[in-house]
Amino acid sequence: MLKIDNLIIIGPAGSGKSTLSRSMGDWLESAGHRVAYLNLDPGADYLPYVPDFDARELVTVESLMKKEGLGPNGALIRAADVLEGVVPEIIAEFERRSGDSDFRIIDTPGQMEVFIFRGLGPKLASALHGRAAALSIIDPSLLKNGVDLVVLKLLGLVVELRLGVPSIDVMNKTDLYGDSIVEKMEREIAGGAFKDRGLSAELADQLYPIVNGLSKRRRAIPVSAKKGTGMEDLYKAIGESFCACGDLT
Ligand SMILES: Nc1nc2c(ncn2[C@@H]2O[C@H](COP(=O)(O)OP(=O)(O)OP(=O)(O)O)[C@@H](O)[C@H]2O)c(=O)[nH]1
Ligand SMILES: [Mg+2]
Repeated sequence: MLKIDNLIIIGPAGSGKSTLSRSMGDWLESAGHRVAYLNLDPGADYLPYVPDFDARELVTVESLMKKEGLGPNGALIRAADVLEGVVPEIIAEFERRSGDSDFRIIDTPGQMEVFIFRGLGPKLASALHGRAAALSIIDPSLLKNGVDLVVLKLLGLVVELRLGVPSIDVMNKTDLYGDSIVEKMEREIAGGAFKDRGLSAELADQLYPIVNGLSKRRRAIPVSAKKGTGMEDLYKAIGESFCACGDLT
């Protein structure tokens, strides 16, 4: 039977989901894989890849705003609920159009909470055929101190809890922020950066050993989706998340 690997790209608004979809897809194709793309963002204006199936064929945020007089957030929620109602049909049509692909890249809505916390993400993840992993993007522009690092690592765990698939933390935009921003935060934490910063620091202090213990297998992979760097490391991490031997073949 043909092996299919689904990669669900998740991250906060503007973190680089669509750009990473393209650069990971390009890398996989250059390594000889057949790649198909599913766009699940009904609010996307522009996509840097050509989707095999596009949620905007069914519903768009813009049309719902006009038709139902909703604001952008309300319309995105409505659109996600519409998509949730037809998950099996979306998967069937996507698979029909991308029959012989061995990697399927799934780009998700700009507002990640709509995908993660409502039904669309969990329903989609459980209905996919083949193996699936989430690539959870950490946007370094949101990372100002050690508490933020704990928050963003927790988000990766939340993705895993909600979708029921392994999640790989991906540190994007390293062309702007460098490869070592996480190490810098970790050094700060080790040096007592949580101390004397009130309630959130106290909580982060208690949570850090947990997220850090779990993060042995959750080392954030540094990439630049824009430049296409780090894709080979990401590919290896995907393999490791699927099987302990780290082999994708
Ligand atoms: N410098 C730099 N810019 C990046 C990188 N990845 C994405 N961007 C830029 O960040 C902006 C947002 O990228 P997208 O790929 O649209 O991000 P997204 O998460 O899909 O955005 P939404 O779907 O709107 O939430 C674009 O201007 C990208 O060019 C990167 O690795 N480096
Ligand atoms: Mg996008």
